[in-house]
This record gives sequence, structure tokens and C-alpha cells, in this order.
Amino acid sequence: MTQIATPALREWIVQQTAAGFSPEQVLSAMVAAGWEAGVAEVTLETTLRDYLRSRAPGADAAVAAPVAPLKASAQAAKSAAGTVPVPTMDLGQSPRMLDAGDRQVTVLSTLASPRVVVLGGLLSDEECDALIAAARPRMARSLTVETKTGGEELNESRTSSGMFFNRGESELIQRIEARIARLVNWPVENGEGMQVLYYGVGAEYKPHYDYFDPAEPGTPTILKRGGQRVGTLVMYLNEPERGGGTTFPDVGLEVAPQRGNAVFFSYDKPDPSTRTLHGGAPVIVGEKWVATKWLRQGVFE
Ligand code: PD2
Ligand code: ZN
Repeated sequence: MTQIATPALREWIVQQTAAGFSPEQVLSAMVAAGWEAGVAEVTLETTLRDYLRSRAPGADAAVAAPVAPLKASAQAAKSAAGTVPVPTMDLGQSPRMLDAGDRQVTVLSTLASPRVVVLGGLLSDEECDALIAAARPRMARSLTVETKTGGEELNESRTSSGMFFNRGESELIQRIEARIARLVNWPVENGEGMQVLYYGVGAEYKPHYDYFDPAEPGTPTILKRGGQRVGTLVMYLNEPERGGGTTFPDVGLEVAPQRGNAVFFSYDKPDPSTRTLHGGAPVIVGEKWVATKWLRQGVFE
């Protein structure tokens, strides 16, 4: 990646700040997108200073305060070797159950690296049925984000069909979003709208990463809205008789799709070293319905 502050990058920094992101959040997004922390810090600082000066000449004293914490943030980003905070569960002392507010969720399996947690009973049978019923009339062939431009495209590696709920669009969606936020200690506002996917016999989702590839030209556009993805929760709404597991090829793991259960995984940098390559194995007998919640670094408006 070219480590030069282009006008587009400067404009992006100003927009992010105007949208209410803190300097620390903007800095984290830049580092996650592949900017070297020191370059990101200087670019952020000079861009904000120039911008504020242009709006209010002589306002240097006021500018100094918000920019001051940047040094410490950049240091933290550097010492963490390009990693960012991710959603987490308190798994110390190996709890059997986690408190998700309105529901106790079972911890079925955990893997430390990559961080994968298989959860039991996240959704009730009634909630699974209600999600399918609400999604069914809105289903269309799945699109994936087109990383060349930041738009969307039909993708042959994904033969499912799907739809997105808007965040908070119904009482059911609000309830589940609040439960997820509590479970993974991550703000509701940082979540994308929940996606429901349907796979018939033979349909699959070939292995992929859920983060946006920093090397793709469309990625800066995508990151303008909430920064990188840092965690994924796939919730199983029904049970195919055969096939349809969620696979993690780098670590030889396959999670069985069981109604009401979920698999959570997180990634602290947009890089294959996170070993979060994962896919949806072909459905062999039956059908498969899942709801996916992707969690962003910042507020997803
Ligand atoms: O349906 C799945 O098992 C699956 C697998 C991989 C879903 C996703 N990725 C996803 O929604 O990102
Ligand atoms: Zn995925």
C-alpha cells in the first residue's frame, strides 16, 4: 500500500471525525487498513489540524487538546503490532454458561487460536422460526461485497440466497442484537444488520475471510462505514440432515449446524495469519438457514 496522504484519505479522515468517530477509532481503522501506525498518526494529526485551522483561524489551542492523545494511541497501536480490539467473551475459568442478559448461553467448545467459540442455546426455537418466517419473503440470490469497487456482485463461490435485516427493525431483531452485544461485549451500534442465508441441496459458501482485504482498491470505501469487520457470529436457524457445517480449513475444524446454536470467531487484523479462513460446506441432504452478525471496529451507521 502507498503510504502517502492522498486528498481522498484526508477527506475520509475529516468525514470520519465529523461523523463522530474519535481520533483513536480513526487511527485504529487506518492501521487495520494497512497504514503504518506512525504514518497514520502524523497524517491524522496534520489533517485534523489543517482542517480545524481552515475553519477557525487562530483556534490552535482548541485543536491541541483533541489531538494530544494521539501519541499514546499510536504507541498502543504499534505495540500491539497492528492488531485492534475485538469482541470477546469472558472465558477465564472455563464457564459452562455465559450471561447474555435475557438468556444464559452454553459454551460448548473453544479454540484459542484462531479464537473460535461454539455456543449452545443462543436462540430459542421460536426465535429461529420467527427469523426464517420474517426473512423468507425477502430472500434473493446472495451478493458478496465487490472489493474492487466497494459495491456488490453475484459471486459463484456463494450459492446461497439471502437478505439483510435493518438493525433494530423489529422487537425480535432488537432483542437478539442486544443479546449478542451483551454476550460479546461489543456495542449494538458496531454491528451490521443481521443477514439471513438459505442453502438448498448442493449450495455452499466457499472458504473466505470475512474482513475486507486491505490490498483491494474498494476497501477504503467500504471501511468508511464502521471500519473493519473484527468478529463474526453465525447462528444456525435449522438443521440440515447432512452437510452444511461451518468449516475452518486452516485448523481442520467443522462446526455442526444445530438449531439455536452459533459459532463466533474474531480477527484482530485483516490478515490470513489470523487463520480465520472459513466456509459453509455443501448441504448434502435437507436445507440450511443461518443468520450472520458481522461486527465492525466502529459505529456502523
Ligand atoms: O453458513 C455458514 O456456515 C457460513 C460460512 C461462512 C456463513 C458465513 N461464512 C458468513 O455468513 O460469513
Ligand atoms: Zn463468512
